[in-house]
Amino acid sequence: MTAAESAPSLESLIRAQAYGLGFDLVGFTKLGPAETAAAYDDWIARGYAGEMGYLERGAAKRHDTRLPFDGATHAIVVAMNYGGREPSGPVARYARGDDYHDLMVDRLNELKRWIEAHVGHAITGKPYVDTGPILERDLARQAGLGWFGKNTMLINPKLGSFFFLGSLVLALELKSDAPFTADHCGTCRRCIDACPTGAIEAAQAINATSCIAYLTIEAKGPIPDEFRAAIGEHLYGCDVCQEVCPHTHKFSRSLFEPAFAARPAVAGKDARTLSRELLAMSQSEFSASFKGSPMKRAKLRGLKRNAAVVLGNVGSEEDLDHLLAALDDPEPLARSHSAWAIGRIGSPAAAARLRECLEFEEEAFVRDALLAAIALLEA
Ligand code: B12
Ligand code: SF4
Ligand code: SF4
Repeated sequence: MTAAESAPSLESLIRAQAYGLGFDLVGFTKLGPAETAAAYDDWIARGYAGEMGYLERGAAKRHDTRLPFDGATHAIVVAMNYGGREPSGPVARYARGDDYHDLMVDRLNELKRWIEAHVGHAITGKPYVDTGPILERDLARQAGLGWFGKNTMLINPKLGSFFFLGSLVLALELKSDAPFTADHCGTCRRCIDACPTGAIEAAQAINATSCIAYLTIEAKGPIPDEFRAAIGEHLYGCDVCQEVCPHTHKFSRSLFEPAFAARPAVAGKDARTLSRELLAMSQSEFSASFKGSPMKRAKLRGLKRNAAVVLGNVGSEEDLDHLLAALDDPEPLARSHSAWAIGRIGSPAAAARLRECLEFEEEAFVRDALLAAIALLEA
């Protein structure tokens, strides 16, 4: 055997570096047409993307992974565990700590620098972590990281699905791993049956407009009435279709990355406590407590909206003072959803306060919410 034959391959060295940077899975694939491009187009055409207009605007580029970054030929696809063994709670596991986009992009850049130093020249390329028009699950399946569960999650047979995906696209020849071809869902349909809002309309297809993750994170306006009760205690995001999956039960790992550990603003708090705190929070308190958090995506007004819905679902008369105080919130979303919650748990005395608010409320949709709540309480 010659020295060249016994030397470790570039791929195995990259893999070792990536593990050293904290990634849990690593795969390689050639860029090209996305196999699920037609499923994606169909999903968009059905209106399943809701208000996420960027998904339609970037559709053409998502058809082929060579398009987002000119010149790139191969991708290193990584997955990073965010702690499927953590207890469930009002905030989805992925959002309890620091923002994964920044952390993973930094580490993928570090990996790129290491490769450049190793090969001895600069390489054209770019990291993506939900930061560009790439069908990341499609690319990850191509790189051998797992299969599309019926809940649409990319599931790995040794890690479950509580992980983020990221990719480093490069103008660099790399030996591809075999695509993942098995489907370990079989006849199971636990995720479909357990989804609180029936959002998994068919195997591997979620209607985002009824998914709690969309309703509590991406949707900017009022949450449609028909979904509010089903949201239950889910203040931000939802993990139900992963929690019920036998593969996450068996293979999820403990949280290893300290940056993803729950920050003090959410750690150990039950749905009512956290909802009360958010409802009373000022913008400056929010900015300080949630700096660098994925929860900033919903903005404070979105979180107040969600908090009111949660209290309307799981609160009691003890929460009324918090909801009544939120009727004076400068954000119409907070006022209207608090009125809804008061209508569910309030008393005739609370109805009198709602009537007072009607006298000066100018926003039509908040007035509608006040009237609906008064009607419920005075019925
Ligand atoms: C838009 C989006 C959402 C939307 C829509 C989700 C969805 N399922 O479409 C909403 C806001 C609801 C959402 C929620 C969540 N998301 Co999200 N999201 C995305 C985003 C930006 C695009 C996904 C997309 O293209 N959807 C369009 C549909 C068509 O694709 P898909 O659902 O992924 O379906 C795939 C397969 O099922 C298959 N497919 C679809 N139909 C069919 C039909 C057949 C017959 C076949 C064979 C295949 C097939 O094709 C698709 C892959 O190309 C990606 C990042 C990225 N750039 O890819 C993150 C991403 C998918 N999300 C992620 C996460 C973590 C979540 C949440 C867990 C967060 C939470 N706890 O609240 C939930 C999970 C909900 C769920 N079960 O999917 C991770 C998933 C990691 C993983 N292991 O899969 C990603 C990859 C972000 C990341 N970089 O880590 N998300
Ligand atoms: S994240 Fe929750 S609401 Fe969305 S599909 Fe899964 S179980 Fe249903
Ligand atoms: S719960 Fe069952 S059907 Fe759903 S993703 Fe897991 S194995 Fe597949």
